[in-house]
Amino acid sequence: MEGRRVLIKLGGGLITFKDEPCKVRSDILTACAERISNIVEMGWRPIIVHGAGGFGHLRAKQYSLSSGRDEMIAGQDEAVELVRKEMLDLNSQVCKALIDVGLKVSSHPPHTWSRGTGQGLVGSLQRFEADDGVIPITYGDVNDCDGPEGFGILSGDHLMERLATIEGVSKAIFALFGVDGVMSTPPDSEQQGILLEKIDSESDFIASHDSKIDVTGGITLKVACARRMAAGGIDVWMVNGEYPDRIVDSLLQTGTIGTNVIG
Ligand code: IP8
Repeated sequence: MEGRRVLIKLGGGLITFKDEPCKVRSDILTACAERISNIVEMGWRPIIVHGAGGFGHLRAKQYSLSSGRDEMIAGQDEAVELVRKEMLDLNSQVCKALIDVGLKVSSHPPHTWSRGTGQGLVGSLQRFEADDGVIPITYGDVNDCDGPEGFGILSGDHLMERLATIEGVSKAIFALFGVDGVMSTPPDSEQQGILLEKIDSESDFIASHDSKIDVTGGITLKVACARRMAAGGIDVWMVNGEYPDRIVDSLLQTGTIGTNVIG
């Protein structure tokens, strides 16, 4: 099937209630699924990545899963299995939302096809390369790791970066919650920040990171991954997913409200 490939990350904070355990924002998820269906009608071939939000970060934080195995922390192995199970549950809800708008999807839980975390992720991307009209979906997960750490947290942002190496990927969109893109100052800052419409490797911004909840890197990690993707020739956008039209608009030549990350 002809068409251009686009990577879309549905942020965990967008599709779930980030500070409550295992609760999906169904209205936003449905609206995003409808726009993804529009994108397919426009001739794009999406690959979907989603984050964890309240399905992964809370328990991963509680059991320090991102630092790997720590013999001093009881219950880590059970927590790894539970987070994987909860992520499978979230993933099945994302798949269902896309099926409900008439799309065909395939699910690719990272712990079944890859190892490692961050830029050290190892795994064949062949499963994402098929041209059969089925939309592959993957997500941030707990992955097995080599070495004494045994396991670790793989962020969907690092998956986006890796998937950007697939032939034919020309665009990537990060759909965020509660913010229009990358701001000059964090949303909780006393200073009034402005939306940075374009950022490149030189642009300054002051990041905020909700380290009470978030076990991966928040906006700092997203921007770092996005900059490397842009340096590799991908047109990267960060948009507010609460306005799902902006996901579609960022694919149109006219652009949208959001941050365009350029290489
Ligand atoms: O929300 C984190 O993925 P992210 C994955 O994309 C887990 O950073 C299980 C916390």
